[in-house]
Amino acid sequence: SAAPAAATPLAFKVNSPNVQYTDRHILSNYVYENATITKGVDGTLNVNPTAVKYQFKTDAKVPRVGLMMVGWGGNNGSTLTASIIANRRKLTWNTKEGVQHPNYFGSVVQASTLRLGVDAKGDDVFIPFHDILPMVHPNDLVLGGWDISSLNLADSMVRAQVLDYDLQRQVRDEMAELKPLPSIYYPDFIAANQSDRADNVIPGKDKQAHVEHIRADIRNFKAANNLDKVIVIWTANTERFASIVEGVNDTADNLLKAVKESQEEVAPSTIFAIASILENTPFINGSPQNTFVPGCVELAERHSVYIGGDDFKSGQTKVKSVMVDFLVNAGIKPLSITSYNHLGNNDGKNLSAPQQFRSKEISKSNVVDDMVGANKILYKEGEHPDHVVVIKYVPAVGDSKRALDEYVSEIFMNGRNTISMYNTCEDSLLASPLILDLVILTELMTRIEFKTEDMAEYGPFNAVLSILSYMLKAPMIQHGRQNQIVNSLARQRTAMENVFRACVGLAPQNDMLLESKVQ
Ligand code: NAI
Ligand code: DG6
Repeated sequence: SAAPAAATPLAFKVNSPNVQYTDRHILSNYVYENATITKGVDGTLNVNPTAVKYQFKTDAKVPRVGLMMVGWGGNNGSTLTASIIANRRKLTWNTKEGVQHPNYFGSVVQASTLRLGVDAKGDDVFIPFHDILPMVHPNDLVLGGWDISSLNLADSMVRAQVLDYDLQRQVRDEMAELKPLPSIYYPDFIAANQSDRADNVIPGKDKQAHVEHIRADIRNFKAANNLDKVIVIWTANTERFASIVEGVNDTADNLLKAVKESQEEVAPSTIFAIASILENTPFINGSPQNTFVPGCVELAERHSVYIGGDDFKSGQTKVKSVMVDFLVNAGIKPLSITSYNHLGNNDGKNLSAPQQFRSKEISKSNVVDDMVGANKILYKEGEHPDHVVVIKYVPAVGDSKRALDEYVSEIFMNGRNTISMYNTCEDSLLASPLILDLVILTELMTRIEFKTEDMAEYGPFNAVLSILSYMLKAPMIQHGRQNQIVNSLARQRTAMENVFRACVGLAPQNDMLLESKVQ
C-alpha cells in the first residue's frame, strides 16, 4: 500500500513528554481540569476539583477541500468568491482613497493572533491563529454551489453592489465562468418576493429525488475537482421555521420517511443537510431557520457527520455578546436592549416578510440568556431584560446595513446608564470572512480525534460543533445540553483557543502573569 501522506510543515513544535509528532499526526496527552459542585443540605457548596486525562490526535496533513455554498449567487456567496480570487491573484484596485490590496480582515483564522506563551524576558509571543494547527488556506478552497437564481457569479457580483467597480472589472471574466447548480425551491419557505429570481430550480416535488440530486452534485463536485473533502454551507435566503411534527421530523427515521413521502414540512435547507450528512459531508447553517430539526441532528449523530449553526453572527449581535457580557460582569444590570436595523439588500427584502423576519428575530433574541442567567445577584430567577429586535427593508441603503442599539442599565443606587450605538457596515463584507472561519475550522475538526481512559479507540467529537459558536448568533449545542449554550464572545473565543492548545499539549490560556507579579 502507498506510504501515508506526510504532515504539512508546522509553524512551531512543543517540547514536552506529553506531545509526540509522527510523520502524519500530532499526539498530545492532556489533563482537563474542572470542578464538580454539589449543594449540601445546609446550602454549602461542595466543590470537587476534577482531572480527566485526554489524548488528542490531529491529522497534520491539510487536505484538498471544496466549499459548496447554497445561495452561491447571493451577496455573501458572490462577495466571498470575488474576494478569494482577488487574494489568490494578489490583485490591486483603485478607489478614490488610492490603491487597495486584498486581505482577509474579519476572519479570526486569517487575521487574528493567539498568545502562545512568553519569551525569555517574559514578553508575550503571538502567532497567527491559523498556525496553532495546520489549517487549509482560503486561497486553496475550491468553490462551487447552488442557487435558485441562474445568474453567473460575475452578474451576481454586479447585482450585489458590494465590491468596488475596479475590482469587479478585474475578476469579471473568471467569475463569469462560475455558474451555480440548480437548486431546490419550495416557495412556501422563503418570502414570496423572491419568486422572480427563481429561474434555476430542480424540477418536480419529489423530495427523495431532491436528496438524491444534491447527493450526486456533492459527489460529482468532489470527483471533478479531485477533492479529499467538501464542506457545505447554507448562505441562502432565510427560511421560515419548519413546524416540529411528531412522526415527521422528530426522529432520524421519521425524517427520512418524511422525505420519501415528500412531506410539506421538510424545508429545502433540511434537504441539503440530509444530503450532506448522507455524503459524509459537514453542513453549516448560516441562516436562522431551524434546518436542524431534531431528526436531522439525530441523523448527523448517527452518521458522525459534523453540523453547525445557526445564523452568522456578524455585527449587531456580535457587539451585543460583548456589551452584555461586559455590563453583567461589571455588576451593571441591563434592563432593556432595543435593536433596530435597516438594510436594502436582497436579504433585507426577504426578511420584510413576517415569517422570515420571525426566524431572524428568534436568533437575534436569545443571545444574552447565558450572561443574564449567570448572575443571580442582578437577576431573580426568570427575570430578563426587555429585548426588542426590529428589522426594516430600506432599498436605498443597499448592502450597507445600519444598526442602532440602545442599552439601558441599572447602576449604583438605582441610577440609570444609557448607551446608544450606531453602526454602519457592508453586511456581506462582515459575513464573508465568517464563512471562511466556519469552513476552515469545521474542516480542522474533522482531523482531530480524542480518547479518554474509558475509550478503547480514538473517536470524533459530538456531531454538533459547538466550537463554532463564536461565528454564530444562535449557537447549537449537543441535544439535552441547551442550558450550557455559551453566547459570550470572549468565552467562545477562549473555548476555540484552548481546545486547539490542548491538541498541541499546551495549558489553557490564562492571564495570571505570575512572572511579572512575583519578581
Ligand atoms: P442574498 O439574498 O443576497 O443571497 C441569498 C441567495 O440564496 C440568493 O442568491 C438566492 O437566490 C439564493 N437562494 C434562496 N433560496 C435558495 C435555495 N433554496 N437554494 C439555493 N439558493 C437559494 O443574501 P445574503 O446577504 O447573501 O445572505 C445570505 C443568508 O445569510 C441570509 O439568510 C442572511 O439572513 C444570512 N446572514 C447574513 C449575514 C450578513 O451579514 N450578510 C449575517 C447573518 C446571516
Ligand atoms: C438584518 O438584521 C439582516 C440580517 O441578515 C443581519 O444582517 C444579520 O443577521 C447580521 O446580524 P447581526 O446581528 O449579527 O449583525
